[in-house]
Amino acid sequence: MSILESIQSSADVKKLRRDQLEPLCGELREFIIQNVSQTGGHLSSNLGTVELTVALHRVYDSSVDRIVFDVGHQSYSHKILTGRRDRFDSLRQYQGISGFPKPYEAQDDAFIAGHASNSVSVALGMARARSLKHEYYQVVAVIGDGAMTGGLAYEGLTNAAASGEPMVVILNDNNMSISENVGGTVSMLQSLRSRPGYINFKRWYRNAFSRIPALYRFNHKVKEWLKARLLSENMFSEMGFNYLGPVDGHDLERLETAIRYAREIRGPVLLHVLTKKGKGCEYTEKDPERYHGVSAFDPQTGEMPAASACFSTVFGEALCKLAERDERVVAITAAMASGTGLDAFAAKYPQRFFDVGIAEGHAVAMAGGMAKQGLCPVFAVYSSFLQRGYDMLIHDVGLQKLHAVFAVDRAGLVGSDGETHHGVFDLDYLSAVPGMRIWCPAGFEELRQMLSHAVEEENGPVAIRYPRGGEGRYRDACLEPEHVLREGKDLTIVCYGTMVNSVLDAADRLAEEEISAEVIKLGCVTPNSFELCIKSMSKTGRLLVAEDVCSAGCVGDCVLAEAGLRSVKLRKAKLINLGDGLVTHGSVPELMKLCGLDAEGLTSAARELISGEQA
Ligand SMILES: Cc1ncc(C[n+]2csc(CCOP(=O)(O)OP(=O)(O)O)c2C)c(N)n1
Repeated sequence: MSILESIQSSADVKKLRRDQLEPLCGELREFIIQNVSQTGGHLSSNLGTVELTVALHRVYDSSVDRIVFDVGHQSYSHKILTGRRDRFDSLRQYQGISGFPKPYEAQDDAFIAGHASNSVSVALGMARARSLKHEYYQVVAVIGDGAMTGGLAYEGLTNAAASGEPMVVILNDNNMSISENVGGTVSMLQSLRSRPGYINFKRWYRNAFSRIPALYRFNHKVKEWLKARLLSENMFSEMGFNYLGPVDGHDLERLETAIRYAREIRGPVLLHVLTKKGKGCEYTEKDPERYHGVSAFDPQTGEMPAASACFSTVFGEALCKLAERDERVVAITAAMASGTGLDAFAAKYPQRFFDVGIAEGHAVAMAGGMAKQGLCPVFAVYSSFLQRGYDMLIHDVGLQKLHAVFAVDRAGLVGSDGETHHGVFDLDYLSAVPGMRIWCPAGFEELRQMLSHAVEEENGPVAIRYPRGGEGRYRDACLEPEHVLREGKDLTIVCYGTMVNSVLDAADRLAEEEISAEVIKLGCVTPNSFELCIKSMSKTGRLLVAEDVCSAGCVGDCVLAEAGLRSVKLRKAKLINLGDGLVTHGSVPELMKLCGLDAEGLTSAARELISGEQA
């Protein structure tokens, strides 16, 4: 039996002899590589945190203590050590283990995660709950230097430092976000140096002199004066943290000692740990960015199948072309240059490309400033991460109706990343922004045309929402707010974006059953007067709206409201969408089926609308 096979919990990790720990880390790495090579997932970040996770389980008991992983993409070792090894081959698959911490999966997962920079706030909340309820457990936040570029992390840090609550923030510093980390945090972290003896001395000194108050006060003044001149303070200690480190994050013994020490300090501690992203595997160490998030690959060589064309790369190429003829165009990313297809733009126009770190709210406000002063900012961002910028969308862009373009990638269901990453709330929050127009391309050529239109012809806030992955059977391009894709007489089906593909498949199936569906595709969902929808509904008397967004703020509601206002007599209507928007992980086709949005689901929904009436 391998060492790994003997472990089901933190308690088992504690039972291991010291000489078993390094082999355990080797087994964990091998296990992660083998599994992720089959299922896909986050590789480099997990290989970099193996020792850190083992050390955490040596010191804490995750079934009682609360270990809050920031983003949670680095929590694989934690999951494997806490009873999920046997099922780990189902990682990110439908009904399998999630790629992020999930309390419903195990008590050991302290909190749901997926979006960056909130771990310190969450951990502080838990520490405060512990104090108020007079309970006893430890609280730890594990946050990367990339996540530290997000403003939310600082809100948490300043509050945690001032709170005096005993809690440990472990800064996992690998000098990388997904790609190279950016901004002032990088140089600040680089300048930090180890001061191992200082904290120990401080404790001894307090104990020794506190019994003689006058001497203590005098010495304290001298010490503060000396400290101010001799010791390089850093932002964390200035805030009020007990700063420890940096500690080598691959030296198990030192790491365990440091974490044990941090746990004993009765106040907020920041333990700075240095790790190497992709550690322990040749190809991931060489190119940690490439292996940050992967689909299946060859575990021996690291080779991956060539990527097929997708909306993100089409967007990136189209934006480069626009920038060639329009000097106002600048591009913004929040630490997602390659994911959003902006890497080509970054290489071609480095002066006009801005990576702001994991700071979506800042990116939106900065876009507002740029737009006010005559640039045309294009912020390419994943739909679910743009949620972070909601107030800035309204306050810094919408209120002045500024011309900023939002390329909203990963709209709709994204698949194996699951509920934290599905882009299903954007229609709701974007349509509330004053002046916002929302375009929904259904194919690559339509994306190109809508992007040029947004940049060159619009003059207020514009969003273009498109999904992860590639185009389907619809490959035309139409810039109309709505158009009739297919004429029919029995029912009206309204859709937009790539949803059109399964709607057309459903219309084909219905035709075989002699049900004739009129398909209306919306190009721009907000604003839209729905003239053609009204006309069609007046003819067919039946409405089906298919959308891969949550029900709040869905287009179906708007179409129905318009029909009501215009007294259209509808016999039956059905809105198929994602309800509260909480959809689990799995492949996109599986999830579409689950939600009734695949061709089969739409066909039977249409059948139900017709049934009992036709005869
Ligand atoms: C709000 C938000 N924006 C963007 C992302 C996408 N994202 C996931 S991991 C990551 C990099 C995190 O870097 P770091 O915290 O240093 O962790 P590492 O992967 O280096 O271990 C980013 C940008 C996210 N999860 N949340």
